[in-house]
Amino acid sequence: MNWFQNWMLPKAAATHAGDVDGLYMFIVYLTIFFFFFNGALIFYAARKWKRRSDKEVTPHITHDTRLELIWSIIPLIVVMLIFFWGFKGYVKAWVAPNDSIEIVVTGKKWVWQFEYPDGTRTLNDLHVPLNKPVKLVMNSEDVIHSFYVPGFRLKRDVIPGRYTEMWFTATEPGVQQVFCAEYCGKGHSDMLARIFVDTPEQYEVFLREGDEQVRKMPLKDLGKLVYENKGCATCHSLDGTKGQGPTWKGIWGNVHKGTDGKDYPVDANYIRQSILMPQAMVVQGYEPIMPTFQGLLREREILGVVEYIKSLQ
Ligand code: HEC
Ligand SMILES: [Cu+2]
Repeated sequence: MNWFQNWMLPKAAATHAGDVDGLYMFIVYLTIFFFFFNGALIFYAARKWKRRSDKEVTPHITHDTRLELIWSIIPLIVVMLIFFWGFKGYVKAWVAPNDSIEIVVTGKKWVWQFEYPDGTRTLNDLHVPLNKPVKLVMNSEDVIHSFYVPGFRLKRDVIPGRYTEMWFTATEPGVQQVFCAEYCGKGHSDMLARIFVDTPEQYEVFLREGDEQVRKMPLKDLGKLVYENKGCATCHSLDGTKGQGPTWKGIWGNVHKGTDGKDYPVDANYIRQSILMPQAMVVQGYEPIMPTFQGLLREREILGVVEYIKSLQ
């Protein structure tokens, strides 16, 4: 049996969780030891120096240097040990390695939103690869929340107007429960998220094809999600008004003139090319300002945009 295993919390599932448990259990055992040790001393003293007769007189004792040194120096050593042990673990727990995968966490009443380096966003489900350092950069859109992962022994406040960070290397495949640990209103106790610790292969599939929610979503809805989440909405309207870019309303099946003077029918291939190589054909009357989304959108998301545009008649 490992004496420093914590039986009060879920199984330690991140690299530094062992440090936390080690120190924590050390303090627990120390407390139990001194509870009995001090208790025994009290009983011993009460029996040994009991007043045995009315005439007994207590000698005049001012102090005992030897005893005082012992009860000052031993606790000093013990608390210094706890301090350095804790400080070492603290530094290790809060300074993320440079090669960490950076994921942006946004807390808002009452969901957790995660944004991955490739722009993918998920709600309440966080995917991370096994045995790779992951850094969470956290921010709140409204009130103070707190991101708490018992299995990783990590908890940190998520504050509006300020970034807080946390990092971990998950060592156990499976699912970790996340709680909000700062009362944030009516839905506080529902503000739950899950961390899926994936094998490297599962993580690759997740990045390429999205989480289950995205994989199962009807194409049209997925296209709408892309429109709202990937910045298309800043330049493309849905109601026919001209923005930085052409509206998407009613363009399916039309013929658009390019700045090269040629005619281009708006079909699936046209839309696909507009997204991946926007400069290849620029619609007349517009500046070539659309950024390429090559590598930023998945195949299924592009198909989703096609279906979505098709539906906007
Ligand atoms: C910075 C502004 C901007 C953003 C952001 C942007 N676009 Fe565009 N888009 C344009 C402009 C300008 C054009 C017209 C010029 C051209 O064809 O390059 C255009 C053209 C298009 C066209 C062809 C439309 C037509 O009427 O022929 C499609 C399809 C398209 N964009 C899709 C997207 C998608 C999908 C996204 C989001 C993933 C997106 N755009 C984001 C500016 C933008
Ligand atoms: Cu909260």
